[in-house]
Amino acid sequence: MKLTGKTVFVTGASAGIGAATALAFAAEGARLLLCARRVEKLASVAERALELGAAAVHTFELDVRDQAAVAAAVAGLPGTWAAIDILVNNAGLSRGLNKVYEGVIEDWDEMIDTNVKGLLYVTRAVVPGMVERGAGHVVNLGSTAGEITYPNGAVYCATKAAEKAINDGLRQDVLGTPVRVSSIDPGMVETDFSKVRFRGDEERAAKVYQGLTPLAPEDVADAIVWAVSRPAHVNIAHVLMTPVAQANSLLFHRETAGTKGTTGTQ
Ligand code: 8X3
Repeated sequence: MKLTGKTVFVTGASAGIGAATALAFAAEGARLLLCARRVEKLASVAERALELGAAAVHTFELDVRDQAAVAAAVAGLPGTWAAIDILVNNAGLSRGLNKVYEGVIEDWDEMIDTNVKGLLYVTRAVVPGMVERGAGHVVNLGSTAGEITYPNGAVYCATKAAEKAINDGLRQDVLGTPVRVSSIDPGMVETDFSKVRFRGDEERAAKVYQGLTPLAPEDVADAIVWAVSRPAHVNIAHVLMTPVAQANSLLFHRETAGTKGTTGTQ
């Protein structure tokens, strides 16, 4: 499928996988609808997208946790932007690494509200138009964390397990229409993910990626573009991708300052 002139809506497009995805679609000549909470960051992504060949870019501020705002933003899109061809449900985050019985309630709420409810709100607002027009592709961002739960990460992992269920459920619900549904499930990707998880503790965040080469956001964007550019009769259900030095969400191989080892923790 050619992506030139397709309207692609990316949530959480201001940084990381979302920004890389926007730029990858820009290079394909797509029209980009980009939203995020941080609009100032979105402006520089939009500028770069136009340089790379995006046919047009429309940005707006949106917190996917706010259902009324999501519904209003999608319903109020200018006419030329209303027909969304591809939705990339990327907005998501992790907060903290804690035992469930010591968990921080606000962190749980933020993760569940963004990764699960936010994804549902955007999907609910966008997919009816796809079904009505008889065209569309939803790409959800999953994770190795949705496959295997890791210690101290139960709630984040639960949000990604929920994403897996929603992805599979939506694919069944649109059966009989031409709408396609895919989940791209990366392991360790070097983005602000760990800085956000540890609330700006750069040292702790850097340790997550120590001694191995993580995926880059561009690697994930590449898989997203690949999934949506398959012929119209092909649906990629999910893509599980990790760095070579990661076997699953529990097992990593690290080489640091003369030592070398396979570790079972993050
Ligand atoms: C991100 C992957 O393992 O850092 O979804 O939680 S992990």
